[in-house]
Amino acid sequence: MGYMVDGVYHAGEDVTQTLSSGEWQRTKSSVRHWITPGGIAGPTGISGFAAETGRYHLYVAWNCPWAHRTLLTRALKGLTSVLSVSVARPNRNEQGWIFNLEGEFSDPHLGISAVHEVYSRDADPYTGRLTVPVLWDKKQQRIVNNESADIVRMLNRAFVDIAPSDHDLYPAPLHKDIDAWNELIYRAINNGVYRAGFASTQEAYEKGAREVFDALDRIDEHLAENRFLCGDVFTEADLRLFPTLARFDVAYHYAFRCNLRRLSDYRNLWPYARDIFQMDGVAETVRFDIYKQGYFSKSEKRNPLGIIPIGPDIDWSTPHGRA
Ligand SMILES: N[C@@H](CCC(=O)N[C@@H](CS)C(=O)NCC(=O)O)C(=O)O
Repeated sequence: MGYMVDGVYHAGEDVTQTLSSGEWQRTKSSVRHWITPGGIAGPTGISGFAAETGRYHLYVAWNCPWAHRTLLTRALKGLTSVLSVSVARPNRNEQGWIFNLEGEFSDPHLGISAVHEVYSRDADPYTGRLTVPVLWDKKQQRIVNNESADIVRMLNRAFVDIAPSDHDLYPAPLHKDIDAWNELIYRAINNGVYRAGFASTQEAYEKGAREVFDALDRIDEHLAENRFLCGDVFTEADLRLFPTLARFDVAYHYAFRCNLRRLSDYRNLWPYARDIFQMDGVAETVRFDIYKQGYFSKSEKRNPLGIIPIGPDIDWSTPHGRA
């Protein structure tokens, strides 16, 4: 899939992600600048990334759940005409995430053929994995940030003067609550499904998969009394849970062996997920067909024949009945 050392691209698999115990570990993102209203420095990185319409470009893939967070924020904060996007093809190859020359999976901005070319154009020589999402500054020709959690948080605030929104995803009185949910959701669910799906021993798989369902069961119970995770308002915590739920029955249930229960078996989580899906702009960020193409792509370890299942057939548009 490729990785980069000091700005030089190396094709092939970076093997640093599997521990000797067979557990799979996610590597940390490494470019952490922030777009801010006046261009002052954010919590990490340097200054100079002022919020401006049309200045920034987001590289994503429909099937990547981390990229999905950023697409959701862009949609819910009314930033679709402020922040442009290029979507890579759902199947990675030895070049990693790639683009077609034209059409849905092309890059109208830089006209590149692979995401690693964004990284090699960065003003600072990059070292690390070549992941999406990655946020690019057209003006300075450099990467702003490639950590989805940061991108979500900066998009919530950075463009308030340009695209006013009354939907604060991270309101101050809820910081503690949101942070606690985020911690659980990231560890046990967002990343938990990957620890189950990418485990290379029975023990590591069972540990990951059990943790996924323990957390989902706990959240299902909580949602019996609460419309959203932090009560009546939709927050960043819900936004970070949703990408995993959207992929659950079409991908993780089967491809990652997270099959103790389906999302659609849950009494509260399933209507909750539909409640979010039916919010303005959210359905446009969801591509079930592409999730299947991505998660069931040909892989020696996980799906050697590359056969994509025909189902499941699930209706996300049925009324959710939550208020
Ligand atoms: N910490 C990153 C992780 C992003 C990530 O792992 N993206 C995956 C796709 S779902 C990727 O691009 N992987 C390519 C690779 O690791 O080579 C974030 O949340 O933004």
